Amino acid sequence: MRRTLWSSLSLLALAGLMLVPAAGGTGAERSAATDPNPCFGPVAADLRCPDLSMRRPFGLRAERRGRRTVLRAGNSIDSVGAGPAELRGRRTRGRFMNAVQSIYTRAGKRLTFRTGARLQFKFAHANRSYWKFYRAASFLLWRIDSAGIGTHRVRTGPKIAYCLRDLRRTRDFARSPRRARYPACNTNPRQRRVVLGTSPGWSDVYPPTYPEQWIDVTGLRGCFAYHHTADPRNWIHESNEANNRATVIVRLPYRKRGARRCPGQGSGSPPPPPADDGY
Ligand SMILES: [Ca+2]
Ligand SMILES: [Ca+2]
Repeated sequence: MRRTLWSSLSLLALAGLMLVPAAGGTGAERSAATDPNPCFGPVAADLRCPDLSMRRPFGLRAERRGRRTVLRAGNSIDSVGAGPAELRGRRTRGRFMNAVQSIYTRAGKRLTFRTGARLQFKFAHANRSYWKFYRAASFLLWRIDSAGIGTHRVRTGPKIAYCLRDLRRTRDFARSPRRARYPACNTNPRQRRVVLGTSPGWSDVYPPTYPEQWIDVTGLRGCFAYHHTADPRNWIHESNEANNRATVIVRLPYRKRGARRCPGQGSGSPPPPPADDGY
């Protein structure tokens, strides 16, 4: 007989893997305690777990910024799981909130998990500040060897905070709501609580022209892997944690056309991602 959700949760609790109450948050700057990912556990079959997937960096273009050169790229965080990726933030101090993750059961009940997630009130496009998911994504540049394998990280991009929202419906499947459920992010600096999320089938898309959509490539020559990674700190529990990084291979200095190819470039199968380097 299949174990029920609630008996499974009881077992988790007995094992010391306690869930926090739905009100969530401790008010501390950051809680060290986190809950294990239930999407790989015995209760997974009873849950509608989220899955974030990063689309391949697009719209690459070099741009001069004074004496520096940056390589811009657009990115898209796609929500492709059985349920939404949802965070509920509670103000701590300054421009941060502590957040807990909501995961919904197949019966529609909302469960709350501590993951260490934080939200940041961050200045962004349209000259406004927004409550965003802190470290929602990373931009990394790795040097690659003659086999197309990453050898070491050489640069990082400045952008790490993203809204999470239903901006564009990019997939049409049964679990995907036809209308946006998570609208634009909150812009109130005095806000005490916010809910951020992305519904299944929807994407949070950032064009290459937006602020901080770049990596500084000044002085670099040769072949590199330009990585975009969703949820690099793993602050959102997902049903698939292996599809969060997308890569394009570039030769620097960057030329849109006519550059000599690098190993793995244009093959359609980027080299294996480097081991997590903690960024
Ligand atoms: Ca994922
Ligand atoms: Ca994750």
